[in-house]
Amino acid sequence: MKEMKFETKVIHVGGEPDPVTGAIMPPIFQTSTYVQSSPGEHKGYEYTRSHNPTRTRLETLLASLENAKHCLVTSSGLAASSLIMHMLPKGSKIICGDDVYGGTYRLFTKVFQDMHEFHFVDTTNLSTFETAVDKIKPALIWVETPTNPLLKISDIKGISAIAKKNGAMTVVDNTFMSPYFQNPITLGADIVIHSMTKFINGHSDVVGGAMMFNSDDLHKKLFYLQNAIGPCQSPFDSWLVIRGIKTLALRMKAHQENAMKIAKFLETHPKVEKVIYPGLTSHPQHALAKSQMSGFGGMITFFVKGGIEESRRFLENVHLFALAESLGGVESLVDHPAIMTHASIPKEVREGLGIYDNLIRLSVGVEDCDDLIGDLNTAFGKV
Ligand code: P1T
Repeated sequence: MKEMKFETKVIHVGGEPDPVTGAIMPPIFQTSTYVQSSPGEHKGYEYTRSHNPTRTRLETLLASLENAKHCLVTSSGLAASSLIMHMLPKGSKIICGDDVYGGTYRLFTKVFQDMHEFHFVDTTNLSTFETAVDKIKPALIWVETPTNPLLKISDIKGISAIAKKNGAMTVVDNTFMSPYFQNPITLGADIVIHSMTKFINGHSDVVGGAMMFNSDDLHKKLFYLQNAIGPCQSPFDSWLVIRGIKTLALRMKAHQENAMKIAKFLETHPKVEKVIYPGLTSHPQHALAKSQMSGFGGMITFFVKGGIEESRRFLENVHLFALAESLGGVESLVDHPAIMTHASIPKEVREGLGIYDNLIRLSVGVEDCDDLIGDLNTAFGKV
């Protein structure tokens, strides 16, 4: 059969009707175990920590969306990151982009810090990055692009090529773009990870993670660890993601359309100091964004004029934008990274990167854009 387009894949790959009943929606195999006909003789499923048919359907679909051979679905995004850390030999050197989700920073600096050696480097500049690779000789490169929360963009093709030349593996956290707008494996990365909690599921009712890759060896090692350690996803949550992902293409287009309008609105607002959105020509890496992403996504970061007081007034006076951690759902959310999602990063490190108290992050939902702009305008009126 001809290779399907993205919009068709999200609905059909792994979505064959149930062979027993013809049910068009996949059954939820809400089971912990499977009957064997004789010891060791089974139909490929022994225990749900290892495999589950509902999860298998989701993994088949997600691998296909990232143009990868394999996918493993985990209980959270951080569970996927942890499995990759467990896979590396003790004492491995890791270069991590300097701006990452606060939980990723905490995982590396407070949980795995005695197991591996982490170096936080600005990966947006290829020549600085190459110098760091030469000096550190890392086993693994970890990049988020665009980053959370500063929306900095790293050149996936350039980084993967430098990594490969130096025998290092590249992991890209593709959570902010989803597989709809960016496919890091196609650009040369070895592993893509996602917090499925965000755009992939899209309805703020599941916590989950996924990692995709081509290598059979990586699959063998990571599957072994997932089964041995245990952070698998429940059949029901996998089923919810199978349901949510059907509209991923529609949602991403709507997120982006709204985000572009809101970014332009913010850029001209007198109470706004600066707006960061990869789709704006004012974004320092707009050209790179255009070349490696097929869209700019639904995340915007901006600096309100003033400090913590002005931020608080704004955040207490939005109504459609809900003040909450997380992102990527159909409903709009607003976050204060310094106090909320990135509080685990020490203040001096945070401020060194530019995450100040007047930084506000928007996850633009798919509501009517005039309503959203009206909501922001009202809140600015109270600042
Ligand atoms: O929350 P979890 O599913 O474990 O995913 C962690 C994670 C990984 N990578 C990125 C880029 C993320 O943004 C996250 C989670 N982020 C938030 C909860 C947040 O509000 O930024």
